[in-house]
Amino acid sequence: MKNLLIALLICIGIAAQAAKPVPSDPKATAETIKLYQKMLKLQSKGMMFGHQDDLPYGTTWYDVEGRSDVREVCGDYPAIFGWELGHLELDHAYSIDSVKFSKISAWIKQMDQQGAINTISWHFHNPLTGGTAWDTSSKKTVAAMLPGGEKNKLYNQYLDKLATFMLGLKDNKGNYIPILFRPFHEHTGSWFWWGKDLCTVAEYKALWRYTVTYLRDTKNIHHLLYTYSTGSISTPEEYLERYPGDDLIDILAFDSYDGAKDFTTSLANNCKIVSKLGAEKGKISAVSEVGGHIAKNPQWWTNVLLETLRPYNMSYALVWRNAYKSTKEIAYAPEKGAVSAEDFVKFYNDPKTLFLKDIK
Ligand code: BMA
Repeated sequence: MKNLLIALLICIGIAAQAAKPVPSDPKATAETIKLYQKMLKLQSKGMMFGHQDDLPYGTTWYDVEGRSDVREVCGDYPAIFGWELGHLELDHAYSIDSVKFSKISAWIKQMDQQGAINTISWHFHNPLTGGTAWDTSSKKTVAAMLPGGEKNKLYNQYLDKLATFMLGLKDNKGNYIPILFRPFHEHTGSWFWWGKDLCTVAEYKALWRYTVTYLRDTKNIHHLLYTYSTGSISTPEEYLERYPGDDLIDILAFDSYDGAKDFTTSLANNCKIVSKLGAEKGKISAVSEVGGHIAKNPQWWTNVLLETLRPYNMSYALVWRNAYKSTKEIAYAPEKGAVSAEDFVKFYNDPKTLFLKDIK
């Protein structure tokens, strides 16, 4: 009887283990599976805070060892670190945002060791025209990158460079560091060459499938969690129109910036749609980019962002970069002494938000 009971308990244990959600890549590394399950679990506890290029620069400083605007304001690092690989495809030493790729790798390793999570975006050049990610002059780019297309070989070369970078991301034990990889984002708009008016639904989906298959099966990369990230949308149908498939995607996300009058209503609606779809699919949901005019609205962190996101189980919300000496872009993260700094501390202290110390 006792043996039977033990056997039963073991079976239940195995079944529970098997029922745990896993990433889309059947060969995902143990660390990647662990991160995926950790993020799903954390999602019901709170919302992680992320910041793009937190360590490389702030609006007035550039590459100062140990500096982080977020930590200088609240005493803790973000839980999620965003990085950008634009210009890696051109063999440049520095990214589109003037950060050395070798330093990006080093920072990813450093923050991974401290328990943080890293996400990567890629505003890469238009392989057909040779223009930037914002070059929307041709509707033929995506088709040209696919097998049989005139730029397929060039795209493979871009992916080879990306693969080399990803395969260089190993921790001290020699294990690959899991990365949330977020290419072809904001495709529901038409400001990037992969945007809605620049390629068909089938071409966009094929680009995703080709890219994941190439990285996963040809390059044998199994430490990526693929993030599908639309712009702001209004309906689940709109969100899913170009969704490449459950077998390719791990994180359902969207980007949305505070600009329009109905921002909070639209942000809430996006969270509602994306978190519901995420829950149905057993996948992670996130706000992959967000930002507001924190200088004009010093209570933005609590009144706008926190209170709007509070009812939803979003894994994280990442604010964009504090561009160094920019005349065009505002700072999206808090800065020491800025008018929104005090409010950010309230945001930080709220039990809903999770920073590095909360997720270790
Ligand atoms: C955009 C802007 C650009 C930047 C790009 C890639 O939103 O911040 O200045 O080069 O992201 O990070």
